[in-house]
Amino acid sequence: MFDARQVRRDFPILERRVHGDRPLVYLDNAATSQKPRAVIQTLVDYYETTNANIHRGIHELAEEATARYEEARGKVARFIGAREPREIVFVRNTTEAINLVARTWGQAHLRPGDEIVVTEAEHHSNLIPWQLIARQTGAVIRAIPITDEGTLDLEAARRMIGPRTRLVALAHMSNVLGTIHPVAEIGRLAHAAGARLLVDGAQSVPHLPVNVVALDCDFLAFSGHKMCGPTGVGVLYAKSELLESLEPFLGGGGMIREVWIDRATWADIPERFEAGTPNIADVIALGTAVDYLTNLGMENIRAHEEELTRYALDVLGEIADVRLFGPRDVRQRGGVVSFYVGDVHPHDVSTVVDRDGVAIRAGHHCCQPLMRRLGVPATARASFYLYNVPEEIDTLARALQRVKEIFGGVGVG
Ligand code: C6P
Repeated sequence: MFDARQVRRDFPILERRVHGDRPLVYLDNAATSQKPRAVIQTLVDYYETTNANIHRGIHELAEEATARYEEARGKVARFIGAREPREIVFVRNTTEAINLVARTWGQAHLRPGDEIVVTEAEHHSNLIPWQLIARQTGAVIRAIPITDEGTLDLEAARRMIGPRTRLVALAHMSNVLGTIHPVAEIGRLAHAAGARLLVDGAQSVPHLPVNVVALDCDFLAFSGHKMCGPTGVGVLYAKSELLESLEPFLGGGGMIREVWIDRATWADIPERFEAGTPNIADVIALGTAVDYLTNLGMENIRAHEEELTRYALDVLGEIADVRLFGPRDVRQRGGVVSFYVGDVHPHDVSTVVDRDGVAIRAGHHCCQPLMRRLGVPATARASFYLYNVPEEIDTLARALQRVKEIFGGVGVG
């Protein structure tokens, strides 16, 4: 039985108080998640017992460190259903993973007039790398519109994805609307048009069971720090035949086979894409995070977050002057709830609720085109994870009542 109250005990930071004696109510999980003791302990153990560079030394520590690093690759591969560990490239974060694809695959395949299809809801990390490569190659970016309900306009997607499309790149789950996009269906449209599918899994991999074979995605990018792992480690999954066909992104040690002064040959995948000393300790700790999530069960985590989201939509939806964004059907969305309180700027909302110990995020969430579509400069956003409980949503709701009291004259009350 999944028990969030039990889960909370694994996260030391949840015991801390803020602003004097307020219990921390951490509802900023879409920005980064907290880390369980097992992950923190893995980092300490690694540095206390095993620290060495990998794939280089032939002493015992180096061999152990290499084995643990490669073991983590295997864990991540199993976690997302990859066919083989060599389809997993360790990078710093989702952003770097997408840039890697743009600079390697994009450089090799995009020609003037080719189309890269994204959505209006993309995070800048899945937009700017395509803008940069489009500028270099003459490719064109098109965006699938978002409906007023906060879902993808599938009719428009069907019209837009066609013979000129080379790539469809979209988030699996929106970090603003919480919408879970039908990526498998979009992938079928992309593949039927002869295009590739890149899925930005930054918000989905930590929260839903994700299987790359079922999605049939060509690329999947995600970050360790949003899934109970450390910062500084992320993942690019790519089908092995695709990875094998690509030139390196960064050059240096670890990614070569043979080097002369004026030329070199490349190592096999995935090492070809991991130039220089990688983030060894954090990769190993990401392996622990994957074990932790797997033991709890991604289906259970998803079910728990669905319940929290339903509760949040009910409770926040009852407060007069609170405008909620994104679909109302919790099966279509994850635990990210964006809202606006009257005309109060989201930064003010965030500052007031913070005084009550509630950590939420306010801003454009790196989604400026989506903000324009929604007609707001920013939103306030509460985002949940496996350790959150309904009482924390009650605390947020009470804090929002205080926002209304304080800003009574500003379009609320
Ligand atoms: N969104 C948020 O608060 P990085 O920073 O590379 O780990 O992840 C980038 C990223 C890419 N795609 C999506 C859908 C994301 O949500 C994020 C990160 C955080 O919403 C920080 S802006």
